[in-house]
This record gives sequence, structure tokens and C-alpha cells, in this order.
Amino acid sequence: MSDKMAPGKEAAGKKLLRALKGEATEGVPIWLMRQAGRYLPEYRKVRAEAGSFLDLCYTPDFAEEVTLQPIRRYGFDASILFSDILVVPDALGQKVAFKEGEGPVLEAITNVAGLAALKPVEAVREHLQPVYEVVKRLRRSLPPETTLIGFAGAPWTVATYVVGGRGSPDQGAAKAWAYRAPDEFQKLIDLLTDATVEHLSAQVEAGAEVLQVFDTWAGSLPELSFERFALQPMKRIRETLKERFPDIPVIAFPRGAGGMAARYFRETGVNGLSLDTGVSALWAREHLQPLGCVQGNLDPLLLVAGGAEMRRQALHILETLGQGPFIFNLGHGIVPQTPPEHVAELVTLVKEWRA
Ligand code: 1CP
Repeated sequence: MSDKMAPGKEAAGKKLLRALKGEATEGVPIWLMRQAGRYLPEYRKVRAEAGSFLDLCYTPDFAEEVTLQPIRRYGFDASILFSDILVVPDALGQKVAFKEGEGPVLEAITNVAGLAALKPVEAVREHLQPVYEVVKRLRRSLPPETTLIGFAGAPWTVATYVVGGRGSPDQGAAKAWAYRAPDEFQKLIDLLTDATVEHLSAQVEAGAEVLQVFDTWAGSLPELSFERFALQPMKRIRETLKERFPDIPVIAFPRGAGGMAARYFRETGVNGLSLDTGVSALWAREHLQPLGCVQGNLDPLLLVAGGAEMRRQALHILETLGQGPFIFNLGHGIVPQTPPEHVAELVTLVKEWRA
């Protein structure tokens, strides 16, 4: 395949979209989760200027600039909108703040009375207008070969912050509600599912070409809860988006899904599955790649270390999954202590690799 590919710029952007259609590509497309952020000095400069993290997300000049920074430096095949998964609860009227060195802090909602105080789903499109403005601008300012990815958090992962009020090692607060009163907790999941569909739809209408849904904490759920609160909501999100935008591919990142990954991929109907660091590339080639495009999964800490070990493990992933359909990425987001020159080295290695 790909013998008729136009040379140069046009071809690269299409490469990522072709991979998501399930085609093998000549050369592997690459982007990295959290490719914008604190490891880049130019990000830290804008971040300091912007004031609060939410101001950065909601000021189109700033958010557009930090989205473009890693594209300028590295020429990734895709650009992911700079925003956060917690803008959705913010839009629904839950108070969200990002504290320096502490991460997000929310006024926790732990019961149905708290839910009743939230705004209806229509608030999402209204409150998040500035985010859609960023998407619109990016479609104009990105190089034509760069695919624009919009995103949202999955309902379960967002719920862990809504209920816990902050990040937690065990998602204990959300689990407590989900296990004590599953049908009540379902109301929160349903609200977040509807809000997520609206948020993603508005991003497509503004120009997003691919959508990624982050379920960072999916892996902490036991089988029956995973099925109900991770798999089923993703299936509903995917089906509704398919009705509205049949040609827009969706990637899901059910981090830690383990033995549920294949079933999740098949039953949700997503086009791409983003693999966390713990997934064996050899196993994924056999059990996941036949179901669609896979994405991943270099350990972000290998990117911190760099050198021969990073190259060796990146090549293992490329050689195992690179026949396609495949998108090179990390197994989770870039961490702040990553040396930017290691990212450059990885991008060169992936771009030059051929099956
Ligand atoms: O001080 C700073 O600069 C804030 C750090 C930061 C950044 C750069 C936060 C706070 N969010 C972001 C951006 C962000 N978040 C993106 C941008 C696009 C990119 O370049 O990739 C994306 C896609 C996210 C998604 C996100 N936010 C997730 C899902 C993906 C993942 O990494 O697991 C989660 C769980 C969040 C919540 C969140 N926001 C910020 C932090 C520090 C956290 C994690 C909190 C925790 O410890 O649980």
C-alpha cells in the first residue's frame, strides 16, 4: 500500500488518519500524550504569564500558543488541543481549581443532592466557548499535515475527581459511592456521559479531526464495575458520536484495562486503542491489532532516561506493532522532568523507522 502517497507535507497528516481507518502506513505516525507542558521551557514561560491553569485553558491566545509549541519543535503528526479533562465539571458548575504543586482541587460531590446542584448539560457548550475558539484557531494555524485531536476525560475518570475532590491513589471516594449505591452513582456517570458527548461534539464542529477519550483510572475497577462504568459509557459515547459524525475516528485510553482490553475494544467500537505501558506489544499484536489501530506505549520514564535503553525499547515496540495499523505514543503522559532533547531523539528514531 501507500505507493501512490503524495510526497512531503500532505502525506504525514493523512498517515495518522489512515492508521485509524485500520490501514497499514508507510512509516509510523507519532504524537505523545501531554506533549505540551512543563518539560518545555517555552510552556513554563506562557504558564507564568497566564496566571491560573484554567486561565491558560480559557484564554485562546495562550492555549493556542502552548498547543503549537511542541509541533514547532518536533513536527509531531498530531496536535492535541491544550485543555484538561476537568473543564467539564467546571462547566457544570462544580468549583475547580488547580493548586501549584498539588494538582486539581474540586468541591467534592458525594451524593445525589450534590448532583442536583449542578447545571444542565447545555452549560457545557456555553461555558466552554473559549475552548472551541482555540480549536477553531488551531485548524487555521496548524501545518496542513498535522492532525488535530480533540479530547475529553471518560465519565469514570472524571467522576473520580468529581467525587474525590482531588487525585487519589485508589479512587476510594468514587468507589465508595459506586459500591454503596450503584444506581445513584449511575446518575453521575450518565450526566458525565451526556456532557462528554456535547463537549466532544462541539470540538468536532470547531474543527477537531480525531477524538481521544482518557480513562486514566479504568484499571482500578473490578470486572463488573469496569463493564458498567467504563465500557458501557464509552460505547454510548462512541455510538452517539458515530451518528453525529460518522467519519470522525475515536481513540480510547482505558489505562490498566488489562484482560478487559480486547473486549472493550470490540464492544465500544472505537477506532483506536491507546495502550498503557504495562501492555505487552507482542500480545497486543495478536489480540488487539486485528480489532483496529493500536497506539502506544513507550514508558514515559524511558523518555526521561533516554539513551540506548530508550532506543532499544522504542525499536521493540516499532518492530512488533509497526506493520500497522499503529500510532507511536507513550504508555502515559510525558512527565515534567523529561529532557526535551530526548523527545527530539525519539521523534527522529520513529520517523526514520521503516517496517
Ligand atoms: O501546572 C501545570 O502546568 C498544570 C499541569 C497540567 C497540564 C499540562 C494539568 C493539570 N493538565 C494539563 C494538560 C492536560 N491534561 C492535557 C493537555 C494536552 C496534552 O498536551 O496532552 C491533557 C490531555 C490532560 C488530560 C488529563 N488531566 C488527564 C488524563 C490523562 C492523563 O494524563 O492521565 C487527567 C487524569 C487530568 C487531571 C489532571 N490535570 C492536571 C493534573 C496535574 C492532573 C492529574 C491529577 C492527579 O494526580 O490525579
